[in-house]
Amino acid sequence: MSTVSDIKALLMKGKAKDVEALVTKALAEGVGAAIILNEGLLAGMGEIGEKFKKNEVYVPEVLIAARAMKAGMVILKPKLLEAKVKTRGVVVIGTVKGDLHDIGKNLVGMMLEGGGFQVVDAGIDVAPEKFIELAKANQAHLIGCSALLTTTMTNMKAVVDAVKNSELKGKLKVMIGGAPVTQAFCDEIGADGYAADAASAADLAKKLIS
Ligand code: B1M
Repeated sequence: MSTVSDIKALLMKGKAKDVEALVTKALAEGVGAAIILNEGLLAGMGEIGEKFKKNEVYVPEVLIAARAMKAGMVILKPKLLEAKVKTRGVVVIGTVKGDLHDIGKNLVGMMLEGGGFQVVDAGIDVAPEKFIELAKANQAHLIGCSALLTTTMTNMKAVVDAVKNSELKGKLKVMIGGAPVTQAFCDEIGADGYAADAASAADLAKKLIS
């Protein structure tokens, strides 16, 4: 097996220290940063995402794989910046106003990073104006809203409306998700897309941005 395919396999097992060491080794061997990213780290996270969708792995496995991905990215990021490897786009993600749940939102953020996006984490209890401010400051392509409460999911409409009433109208998309959220709710509030889980969210983001 090559170093890059070892990186993929070890990432899927969540072996953060090994991934870190192998990314360092691959760079020393002269393997390009983009190859390590696409064929090692992103390929591994992509496969974990597919397994998660099919219930072949669960939240803990995704979290440890994402941790291994982050360990590899710490080494790789400066090289990617040097090589000017482009991200797929910028996503501002947050849990909407009034809502403090962040486990699902963090998982979505990790899968988006694993999918090659630059993720700006707005945190929890995020007001519509904050989403707009961060989207403008980071020239975002997408806003991702998470909600876990039936009482706060309604605040997603405020984000959709804030985008429509701002200079960002038509320039970025809004994607929503969270346990009580449905496609019907997405249609009702006029959001651009709904994803049921973190792996589907990364797929949807690719579709919305392409
Ligand atoms: Co809360 N809580 N909670 N809670 N909590 C729920 C959501 C609840 C269903 C529990 C219950 O009653 N059975 C219930 C909501 C009921 C309702 O609204 N219908 C509830 C309640 C009522 C509350 C409080 C009001 C309780 C109280 O204080 N009386 C309170 C509210 C605080 C607030 O937010 N203002 C509260 C507080 C908390 C804790 C702080 C204790 C803690 C949160 C800790 C944290 O997040 N750091 C907590 C937890 C842990 C839960 C449960 C048990 C687990 C949620 C979770 O993390 N799931 C939850 C019950 C449950 O869901 N079984 C519950 C795992 C996570 C990976 O899944 O977040 O669904 P999830 O994310 C998924 C998908 O939904 C999707 O992808 C993720 C990964 O596949 N997804 C997206 C999520 N965001 C997405 C965004 C996307 C796309 C997909 O695009 C942008």
